[in-house]
Amino acid sequence: QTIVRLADYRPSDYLIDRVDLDVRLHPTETRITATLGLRPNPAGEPGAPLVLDGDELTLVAIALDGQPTGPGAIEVTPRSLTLHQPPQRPFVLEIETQVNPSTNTKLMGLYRSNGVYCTQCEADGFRRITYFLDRPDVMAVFTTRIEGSRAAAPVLLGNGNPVAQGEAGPGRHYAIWHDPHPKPAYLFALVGGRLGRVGSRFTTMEGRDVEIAVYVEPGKEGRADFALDAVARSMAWDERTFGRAYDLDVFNVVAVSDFNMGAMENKGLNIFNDKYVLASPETATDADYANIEAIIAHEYFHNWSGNRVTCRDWFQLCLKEGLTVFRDQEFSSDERSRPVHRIAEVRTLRARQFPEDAGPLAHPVRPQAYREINNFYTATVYEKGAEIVRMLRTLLGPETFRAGMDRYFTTCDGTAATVEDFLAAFAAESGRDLAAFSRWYAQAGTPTVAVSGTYDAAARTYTLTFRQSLPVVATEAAAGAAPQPLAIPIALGLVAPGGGPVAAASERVRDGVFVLDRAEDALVFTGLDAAPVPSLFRGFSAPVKVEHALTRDERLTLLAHDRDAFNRWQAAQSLAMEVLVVRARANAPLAEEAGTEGAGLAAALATFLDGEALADPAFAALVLTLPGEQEIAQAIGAEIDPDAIWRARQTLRVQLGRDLGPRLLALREALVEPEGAPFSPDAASAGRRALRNAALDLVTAADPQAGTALALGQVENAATMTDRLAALATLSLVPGAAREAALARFGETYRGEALVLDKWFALQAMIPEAGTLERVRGLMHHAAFSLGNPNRVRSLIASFSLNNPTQFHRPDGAGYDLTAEVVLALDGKNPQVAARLLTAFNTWRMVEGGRRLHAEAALRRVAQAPGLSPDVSDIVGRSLA
Ligand code: BAL
Ligand code: ZN
Repeated sequence: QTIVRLADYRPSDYLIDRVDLDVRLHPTETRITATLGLRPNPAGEPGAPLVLDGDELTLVAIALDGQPTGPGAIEVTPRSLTLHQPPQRPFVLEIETQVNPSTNTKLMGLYRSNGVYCTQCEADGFRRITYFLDRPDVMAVFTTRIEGSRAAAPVLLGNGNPVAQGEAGPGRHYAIWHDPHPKPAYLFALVGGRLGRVGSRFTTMEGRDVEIAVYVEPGKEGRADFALDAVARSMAWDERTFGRAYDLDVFNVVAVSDFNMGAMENKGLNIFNDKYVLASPETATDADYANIEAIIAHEYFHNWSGNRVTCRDWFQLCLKEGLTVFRDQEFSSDERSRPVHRIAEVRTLRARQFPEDAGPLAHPVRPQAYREINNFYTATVYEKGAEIVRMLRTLLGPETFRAGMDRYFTTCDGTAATVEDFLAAFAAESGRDLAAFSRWYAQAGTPTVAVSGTYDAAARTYTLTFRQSLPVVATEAAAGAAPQPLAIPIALGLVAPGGGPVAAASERVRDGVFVLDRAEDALVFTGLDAAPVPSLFRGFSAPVKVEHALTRDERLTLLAHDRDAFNRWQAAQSLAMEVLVVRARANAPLAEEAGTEGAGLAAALATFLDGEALADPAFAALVLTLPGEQEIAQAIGAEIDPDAIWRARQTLRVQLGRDLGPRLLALREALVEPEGAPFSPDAASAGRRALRNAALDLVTAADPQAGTALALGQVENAATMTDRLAALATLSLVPGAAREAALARFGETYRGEALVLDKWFALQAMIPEAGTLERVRGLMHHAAFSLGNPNRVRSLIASFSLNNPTQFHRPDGAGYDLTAEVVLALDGKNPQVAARLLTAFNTWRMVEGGRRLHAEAALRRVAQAPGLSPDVSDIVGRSLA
C-alpha cells in the first residue's frame, strides 16, 4: 500500500473542462459513454502521459478525437488507463465502459439499493463508473444523459438542472441533466428508480425560484415532510447567516437504504441514508428528528462550503467538513437551544474525538499522509475541524469572522482551495497573524491546559496561571516532532463566592476572551475584595482538557450561579467525574451509595431540579446524565477496567435515583403531555420527553421493580417512538422475563420497519451483561439482519463493539473475537464499513493487561488474514504500530 503525502502534491498534468456522460442503466450491464474535453494543464509537466484512474471497470471502447486509438497507444491496468502520448492541445477522449451495479457491494460508484440505481463518488468512487482524473482539483462542467427502463426507473435524476427527457425505444426513457457549475468528479451523482416524491418551492434572496423535492421509497412520502421542511429552513438560514444563496433551479434529496455514510452533498442531488430522511412520530425518536435536520442542513450547506469552494486535495478534507459541521452546528443551535446543543456537541467530541486523538489512529485535523483516504472521514477531521472554525470566530469576534467568511467564499468561489486560502481570508480581514493558530490544523493530540488561581488579599488581586502542554504524537508522516504552542481562546469570567458576577478587569481579556498563545502565561485581575470562582473555557471555547483543581464548593457555586450554561453543566459533570474516577480506580464494588461525595452531588442536583428543571427540561436532562463510560475511561487514562467503570457509574446512578426519586417522579408527572396534544418534534417538546425519560432511567436504577412497572406501561402506551424506545432501553437494563417479553413484542410489532428494528438491534447489543455476546450472535441470524446493509451492521455490531464497553472488552476476549470475525467477514463485501468497525480497537492499549493481550491477538489475526482490503489493512496496521 503506498503512502500519499501532502508534501508530494503536484497539479494535474491535464485538465478536463467538459464531461458528457451517457449512462444506459441495466441491472448487471450498465454502459457508460464518457466524452471528455481535455487539455494540457499549463501548471503540469508538458508531454507527460495521461494517466486516468479506474477501478473494477470493463473497457468497451476508446477513441481519441473521434478515431480509435492505435496499437500501443493506451495501456490498461486494473487501476488505470494510460494514454502514452496525449496531444499537447485540447482534445477529446471518448471512453465506453461497462459496470455491474447489482454486484457492487462496496456501495462506491454506481450500485443498486432496493432496486434503485444510485451513486456514491466521494472520495474516489467516480473511477468505478468511468476512467477519469479522479482528483478534486480537476473540475469540469457535466452534462449527463441517463437512460433506463420506464417501469423500473421512472425517476431519473442527475446533477444540476433538468434540460430534456423523452422516449428511448421500447419500454425505455431518458433524462438529460446539465450542471453549469464546474465540479470535481466526487460530486457527481445519478439516481434511477421507482421513488415517491414530496416537493415544495423556495425563492432565494436573489429571486431564484427553486423547486425542492425529497424522494423516498414509494409509500413513505408522509415520512419525508420533515426533511423537506428542513431543506427550506436550511436555505433560509444560510442566506440570513452567511449571505449564501442557492444557485440552481432544483434541489433534490434522495433517500436510499444502503449507504456507507450519513449522506452525500452531490451538486443539486444530495443522496441520503434513509435513516436521515424518514421520520414519523411513530417510527422516529426526537434524536432522529434532530439528526435529520442537522444532516439535511449539513449537506445543503456544502453547496457553498465544499461545492462552490472545493478542496484542492484530500488532505484539505477539513476545509469542507470541519467548516460545514461548524455551520450545521450553528444552524441547529439557532433552530433549537444553543446551550443544550453545545453540550451535545461537546459530549460527542469527548466520547469520540478525544479517544481518537489519544490512540494509535491519532492524526492532525489536516493529515500529512494517508494510505486510504476513506479512513480519514473521522471525528478529528469533522468535529475537531469544526472546533477550529469556532475558535477562529471566538478569536476574531463575530463581525470579523463573518467578513472573513465572505472574503473566503468570494475569493475562492469556483476553485479547489486549501486551508492556507481559508486562513488567509481571515488574516486579511483581521490584520492578525494566525501562524500560532494555524498549528491547530497540523498538530495531533488533545492539548491540556493546567490552571491555578491565587488570591492576594493585601493587593486585592487574583492571578490565574495557565500552562498548555501538548502531547507528542507520532503519525504516518512524522515520528513525533516537538509540538509548538497553540493559540487557545479561553472565554472566561469570575463569579462571586455567593454567586453573581465580579466586576474585575484585566486588560488582556477582550470581550470575555483571553488568548493563551505561549506555553505559560498569567492573568492578573485587580480590585477584588474576595477570592472569586473562575469560570473558564465558557461554552467550551477550545477543544482541550482542563486541569483545574476547583474545590467542591467552587463547583457548586458554578453549578448554581454561573451565567454560562455550559459551565453550569460542566460543574455537575466534574463533580460526578470525581466520584466516578475514584470509585473506578479503587475497583469499588456495586453499592447503594457512592459515599459522601455522591450524596453531595445528589443534594446539589436536588436543589438544581427544584429551582429550574421545569424551566428548561432539556438542560435539566443533560445535568442529570452522568459522564459516559468512554469519557470516564479517558479521565483514568491507563490500565482501564471497563467493569470497574460500569460499577462506579451504576452505583452513582442508583444513589441519584434513590436520593432524587420522589422529585424525579413528580417531574415525570408534571411533564406529561396533555391527552391528545399534537406531536411536535421541536426542542421544547423533545426536552420535556428527555427529562421524563432521564427520570425514568434513574428511578429504575434505584428501584428496578417499581421502574419496570413504569417502563412497561410506557412501552405499551407511548404516543411517540421517543417514549417507547426510552422505556424499552430502561427495561433492557433490568434482567428478567419482563424485559425479554417486552423486547420480543417490540421486535414483532416492528418486523416490517427496518429503521425501527435497527434501534431494537442497537439496544440489545448495548446491554452490559455477559449474555449479550450470544444475544448478538443470535440476532445476526434474524431475518432483518444483513451484513450487506451498513445500517444493520452499525446498529447490531458497531453498537456492541463501540458502545458497549464492558462486553466489547470482556475479560475473556470474546468481544474482541466477535468484532474481528465480523470485520473479516465484511471486508470482502464492504471494506469501508469493515474498517470503520475495526476502529473499535482504538483504545486497546489503554485497557488492563489481560484484556490487552486478547485485543492484540484479535488484531493480529485480522492483520494476518489473506487478501485484506486497503481500508482494513490501513486501520489494523496503524492500530498495531
Ligand atoms: N462528504 C461526505 C459526507 C458529508 O460529510 O457530508
Ligand atoms: Zn460533510
